[in-house]
Amino acid sequence: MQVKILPRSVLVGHERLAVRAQEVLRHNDMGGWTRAAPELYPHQWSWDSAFIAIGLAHLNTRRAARELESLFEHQWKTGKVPHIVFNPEAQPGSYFPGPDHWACAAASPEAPPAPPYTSCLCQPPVHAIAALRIWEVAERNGGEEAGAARAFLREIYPGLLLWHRYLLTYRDPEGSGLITIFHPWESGTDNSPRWDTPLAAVEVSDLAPYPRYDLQHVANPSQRPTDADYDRYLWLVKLIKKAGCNERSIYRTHPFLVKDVLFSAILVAANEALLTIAGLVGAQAEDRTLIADWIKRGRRGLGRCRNPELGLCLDHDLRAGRALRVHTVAGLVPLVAGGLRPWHLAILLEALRSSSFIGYPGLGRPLPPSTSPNDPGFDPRSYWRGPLWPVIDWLLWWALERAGENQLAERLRESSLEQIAEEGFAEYFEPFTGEPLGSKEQSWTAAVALDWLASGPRRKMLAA
Ligand code: 9WN
Repeated sequence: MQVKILPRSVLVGHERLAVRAQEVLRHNDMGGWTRAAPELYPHQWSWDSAFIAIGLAHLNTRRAARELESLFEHQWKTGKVPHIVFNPEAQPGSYFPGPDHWACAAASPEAPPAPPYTSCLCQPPVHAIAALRIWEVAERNGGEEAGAARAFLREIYPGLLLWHRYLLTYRDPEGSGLITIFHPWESGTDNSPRWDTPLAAVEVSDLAPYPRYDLQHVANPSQRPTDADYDRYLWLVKLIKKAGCNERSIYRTHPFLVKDVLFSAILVAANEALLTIAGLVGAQAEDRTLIADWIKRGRRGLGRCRNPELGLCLDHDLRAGRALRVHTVAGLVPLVAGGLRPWHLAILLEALRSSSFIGYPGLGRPLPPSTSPNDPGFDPRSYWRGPLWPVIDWLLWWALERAGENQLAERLRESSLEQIAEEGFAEYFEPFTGEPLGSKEQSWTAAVALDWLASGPRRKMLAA
């Protein structure tokens, strides 16, 4: 049966890859949560945990659920889910800025009890998508697993609703459907050229010297953000701390306020997942109306960010009052938000296939570089300025499947798996050579590989 669909050598390769992915997750497992990576990132990161839960869903329903529950135990009173929950057992000097630097957050009346300390930023809300995926996989498996997944959805639903409500109020006081970020770290795509212009306008003064521990964990400093980037990152943190981590004060005074289209599109998709969860847990009708309204608001907001000339969706700098005209994979995100008219879907697919992304000559594989090689900010080895990121490919693959674009989705899935099988579970990859870059043994790379391995035509055929 299996041999009919894929050659035996490929199946054996896939089985081996699944075993290796599980080993990475097991090695990074800290009990109820998972380190983003063993050396570079020894703490729990918010959107990493969501992707990790998606991978764990295929191994153990309860452990997958625990990954999200443990993160949500540190949710702020406002509903914010912190971008990092610090591991009290991490080696001193392993990550900067660490818990001491963020201890200020514990002084906020909205912060959860500490230790463990959290940062006071947040990251893209993949969590409801992950929670629903845990349930979907468990339902397929049936039996006790399905019961455990339903109980988990009932438990996590109020936290998810509060989290989305936080984003659509504190981070969207304008009611635009688009989420404002206060720091490039909140976007999850830290040094993307998307942030070059708004960051250049941030004036840094009197910053105390600080260590770059991150550089110890990569083969070459050019793979990480520059010192000039880091000065601005830390300066923004200082300003956020000075504002008492209070959103209203930050909104009044902060020099970096950007409507992030990738974050906002993920929120639309997460709201769709939340609406399904609301139905499954029997939430009240008002919740469902509210969530449905958030979805409409988000799609309308993203529609207004469309740049017809580029065929992409652009971030908006609130301080400067203008769109940020850069050519990155974030511009394709209405695909992730879904609900597209056929003409809009066609434009986005054309952009994805074009010589700006997967059709660029000389790419190692038909996968979209995080920044288009046609953009002046492109750098094939520097973090979010060009390398391929498996989690971004996962989001696009997932969106394409939902849009019924199965052939292109399958191409992304197969190419990503091939790359990981050949080069390992790296944080990101050089788009022309496929060279693994950044951290090794990155948890979310292993997690999305597991989900892809369980989601291909082989699984579908076996299920049939
Ligand atoms: C800052 C953990 C995180 C990811 C981000 C990625 C990187 C941190 C860093 O690592 O960011 O949050 O120190 O560079 O950009 O997306 O969540 O994997």
